[in-house]
Amino acid sequence: MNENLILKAFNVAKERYAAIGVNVDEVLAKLQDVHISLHCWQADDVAGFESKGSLTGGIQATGNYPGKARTMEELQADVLEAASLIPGKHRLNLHEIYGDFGGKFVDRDQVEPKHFFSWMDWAKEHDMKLDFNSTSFSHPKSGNLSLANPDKGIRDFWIEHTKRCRAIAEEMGRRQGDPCIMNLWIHDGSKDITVNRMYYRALLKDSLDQIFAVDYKNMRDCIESKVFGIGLESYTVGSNDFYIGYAAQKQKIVTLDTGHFHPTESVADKLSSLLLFVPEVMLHVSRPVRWDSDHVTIMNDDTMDLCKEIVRCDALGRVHIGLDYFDASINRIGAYVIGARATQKCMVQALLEPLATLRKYEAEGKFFERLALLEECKSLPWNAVWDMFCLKNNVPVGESFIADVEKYEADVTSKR
Ligand code: RNT
Ligand code: ZN
Repeated sequence: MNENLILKAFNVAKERYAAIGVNVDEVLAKLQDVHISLHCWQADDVAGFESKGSLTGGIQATGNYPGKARTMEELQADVLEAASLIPGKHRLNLHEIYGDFGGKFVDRDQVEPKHFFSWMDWAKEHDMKLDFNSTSFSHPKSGNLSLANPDKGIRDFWIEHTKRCRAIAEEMGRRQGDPCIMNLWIHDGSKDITVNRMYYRALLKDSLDQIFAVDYKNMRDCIESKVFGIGLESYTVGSNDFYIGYAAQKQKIVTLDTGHFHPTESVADKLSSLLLFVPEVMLHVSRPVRWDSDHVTIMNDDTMDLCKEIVRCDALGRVHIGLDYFDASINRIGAYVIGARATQKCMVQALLEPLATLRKYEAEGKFFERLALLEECKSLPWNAVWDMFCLKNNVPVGESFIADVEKYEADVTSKR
């Protein structure tokens, strides 16, 4: 890409934005500070390194594109390749089943920080901070109920697992000098009409109380709801209401997965309510197509609205942004790059909004003016600012990353 052309376009954009009161250099600095948590599970269709069993728990990766990561080394290489094509510094979000188990079977109630020491060393070497997730799915004891299971043995097993995961997250956070955000999502639910709905929820509440009994300094808990899972369509124990109530009462972080709500519900609109009652929000930015299908995130209205709301709520410091999708039908490294860059493209447009003027119009009841300016913003040269951001961060500008992904495929993933 011709550097001069990018600079020229950027300077024109800078003037256009200055005319509406937006300082583009400040926007670039803010964007630099947005660190996306890349989900390790896009690289291998949520398989992990624990066993060769299939994916369960109401989630499904569809497609069989060749070249998925089969080992920790392959996954690390893929993540680094993806990160080299995404501008800025980003985090890596690990699930428990991605531990370094040294070829042995380590059951979920036996997992320890030592199983993640090599990840921590690797992350440090690559200046990448880690986030973490407990894993309730793809295990013989998963069934339909884990933390909400009336069988004490099974429930205790998952309580122990989740406690241990918090200890691992604490160690990650301590070593990296930055809180490790640990997400708790469980698949618990049932396929058909359920008559003891409150009972399972009471069990889950009690499990969470036990799990969160220890206070940690270097990790933070977030809890993720869902509307339904495949095969568990009629009832989800950890519903939105359940976790919002719990998080508000116990001051936990709420995770909003953009695929976990009714199709016409605006996830963006939830931020300004939640942030009045819970300390922080974690996002799983995804793309549901008709259901929680976990398609690759793109620059669409949903993602755009979400980013705009973060900025409009002045909440960049209180919202953690992670990705959560797993498309097994296309090049998986490309999937990371598309989703992360799309999220950043939405964020740059959010940051470029002439908010002071828009707010003034609103306060004065000038609603035609507000709508007109919002519409005009859509066609301002935000892409020149985005290109400049890529250039400054030494990553491919525009579509030129396609060739890089293809080259990595030819040299590496196609040989797997
Ligand atoms: C599932 C949840 C959850 C998972 C990951 C793998 O519906 O979105 O976040 O995608 O834990
Ligand atoms: Zn999610």
